[in-house]
Amino acid sequence: MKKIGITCYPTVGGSGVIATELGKLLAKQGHEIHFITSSLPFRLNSVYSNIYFHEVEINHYPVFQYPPYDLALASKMAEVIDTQKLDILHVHYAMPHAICAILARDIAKHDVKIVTTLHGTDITVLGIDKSLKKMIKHGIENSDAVTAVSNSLVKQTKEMLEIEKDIEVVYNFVDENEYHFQENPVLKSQYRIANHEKVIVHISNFRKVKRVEDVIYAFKKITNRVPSKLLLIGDGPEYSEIYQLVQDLNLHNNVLFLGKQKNVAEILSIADLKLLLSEKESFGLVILEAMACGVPCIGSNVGGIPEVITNNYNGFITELGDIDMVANKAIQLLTDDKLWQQFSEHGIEHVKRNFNSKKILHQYEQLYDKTLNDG
Ligand code: GMT
Repeated sequence: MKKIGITCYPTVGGSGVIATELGKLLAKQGHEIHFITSSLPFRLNSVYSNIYFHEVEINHYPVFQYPPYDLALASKMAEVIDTQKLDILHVHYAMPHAICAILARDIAKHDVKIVTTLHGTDITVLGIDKSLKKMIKHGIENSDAVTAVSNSLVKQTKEMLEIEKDIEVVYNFVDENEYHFQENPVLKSQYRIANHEKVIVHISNFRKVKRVEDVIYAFKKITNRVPSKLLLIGDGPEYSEIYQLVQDLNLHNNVLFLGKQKNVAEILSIADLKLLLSEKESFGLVILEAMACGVPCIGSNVGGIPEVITNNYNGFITELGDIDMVANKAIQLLTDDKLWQQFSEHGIEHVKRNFNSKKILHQYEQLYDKTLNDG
């Protein structure tokens, strides 16, 4: 059994979910897990005797204009490597977590291997600030092993950073105990949705790249043909723009803003369709969560989305920004019960076969073994 440190952004977000769920799965296998994060990961909601939490505290010294979070993290990592004798430090994101881990490895006396998982945000950061290229490249090249959540992300990372290093694809997964169809006969009526109305869902952090406005425009076309309601789950920078758009399009009676929600599987279980029309998406964990609950998805032909949705089998892939295509496919699916049932069953099966937690856990454990054996 190994001692494994994990660093991620512990707040809401796919990478935080994956890092925390992986930690829990590894702990169940008997490994000793040490989360090194700025706050308790939000999915760490019960007591596990072999999961420890090391909080990174940032002091606001008057001499510094900015509190040095990354250095505080590196220092905490080095402390945990030495005191706990970590075998592996698994960090999520090259920037800044792999950089901090490399610094911590230099500082620590105990030998540790660094595994870095890329979730796409490093590439987004690079798109905004080219001056960080060498830093991100350094983080990846000096990790002992690197994984990415889709083939598309591997290709993009190698092209943009001009690196040769092996990057293994380890897909994201869902916690099957949480993400499955959960019968709740009253929830639909509690939201004042009529029985005959279809339910369409969008879940995101409302960043610009999620193109929530495309979801709204597509929904307008759908609801003109199929009586339906749109549930928007999540919150973020574009929230008020979207709220205004919904008012302007006179859709306020049909669009429900639910904000951040905890028991998403229960809401997904009343949904008939999930839309993710992002312009950047290295994987799209919310698609997997929806599929696991039997909800067919329509996603844009971007990044890792086509690796998660198999077009015309368990959902539809549409071209970025093609609102008509989204609406037509949605109407086709929502008005054909047989097709809907097939997609729903294919989706559940697809998640079980390709993205089940046992399979992905095994892939990570094998990678840890290989990294440690490579010396
Ligand atoms: O999408 C976001 O804004 C959040 C971000 C994160 O760090 O959680 O998501 C990224 O990682 C997820 C987990 O691997 C992926 O499912 C998302 O596709 C990816 N987001 C982007 O690539 C934009």
